[in-house]
Amino acid sequence: MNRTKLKVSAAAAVAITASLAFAQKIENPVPIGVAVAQTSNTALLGQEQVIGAKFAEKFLNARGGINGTPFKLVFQDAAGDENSAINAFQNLITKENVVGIVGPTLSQQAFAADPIADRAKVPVLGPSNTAKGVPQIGNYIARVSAPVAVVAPNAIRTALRLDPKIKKVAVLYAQNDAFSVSETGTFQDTAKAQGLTLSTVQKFQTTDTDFTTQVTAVLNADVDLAIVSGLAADGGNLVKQLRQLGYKGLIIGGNGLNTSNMFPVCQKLCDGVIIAQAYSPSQPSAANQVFVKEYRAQYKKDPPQFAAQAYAGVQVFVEALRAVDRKKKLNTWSLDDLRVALNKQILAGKYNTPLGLISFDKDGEVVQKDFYVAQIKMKDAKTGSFVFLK
Ligand code: 1QQ
Repeated sequence: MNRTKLKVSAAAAVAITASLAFAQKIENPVPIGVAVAQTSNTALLGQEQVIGAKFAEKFLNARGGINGTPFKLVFQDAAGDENSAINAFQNLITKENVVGIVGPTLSQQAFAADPIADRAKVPVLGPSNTAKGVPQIGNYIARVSAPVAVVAPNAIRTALRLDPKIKKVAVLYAQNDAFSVSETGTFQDTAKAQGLTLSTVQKFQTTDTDFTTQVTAVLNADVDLAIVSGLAADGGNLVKQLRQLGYKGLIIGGNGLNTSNMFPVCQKLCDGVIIAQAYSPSQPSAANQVFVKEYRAQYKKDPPQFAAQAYAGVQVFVEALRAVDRKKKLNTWSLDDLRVALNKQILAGKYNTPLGLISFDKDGEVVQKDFYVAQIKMKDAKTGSFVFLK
């Protein structure tokens, strides 16, 4: 080994020792990680989360940030698979020194990536993870997205109100996606509890594009209601093929179909799909009305659920940081200690968000009051909207 190389490695060793000996400080602006899907089919859902999170960044920083200290969102693309989510989390935790993470988009990814944050004692707020068991992954894992068990039954109750003669039901779900498996469980239990007959249960993959087999089974079962638990691209194609092959009954879509980004997939044939909502633009809280007003001004439409939930995730972090900072100034904390204190504060607080007033139970499960149901109304092949049902 030559002398220069020796010198470099000695210097590196000093640097490493130094970084171990001196605790990492909090950066200014305070970095909050956002790891959602910016690419892949899951970006159909993640795009709205990016918009919601950025909106919160702008809005809350304009109102003083963290008691006068600004924060910045650090985005890492978590795409739609487990490995991308794991990489995004690792980067945010070890390279970007974030105080906490809003993400990932899918429950399927949360079960893979959240344990990494939990072991590193980095607080995570799931903005859209709705499968059973996500908050129970660990002490540092909470979510602002209400679980399928609470949200999904509302869609079946509304379908029965729209058509009290419904008797026979077909249920279809993506068997390679943890959320879809969890949601179909809730849909199937609710259907049975409502006295409906489960005439057929059909499985598919989120990567499927041809649903002829499943649709044929639905048609043969002669059902009055079809309930789809999948993600936006597969779900949209399934809805389209149900209609193209002649299914005439009502369709309920689960949370994975809860985006206008599905409209280009099923176009006019998206019309009439019923989807339960954990957010409504008409939520009367002052926090929501300001959010809706500013969102409409910027985007010329109502905010969708995934944007409102991502906004709420960022807001919870910011308000909890304000509370911690009031007890002891943020710049006097080490990063490790702040992450621990922040997690405690998140679970202790109450937050007036666009979702209404929310808090968390001891597991980190969101406590939220109001839920809604909307129905897709297509104007033409490209444009449509979610019409909220009373
Ligand atoms: C989950 C979900 C997704 C469909 C939301 C984007 O609810 O994976 O839990």
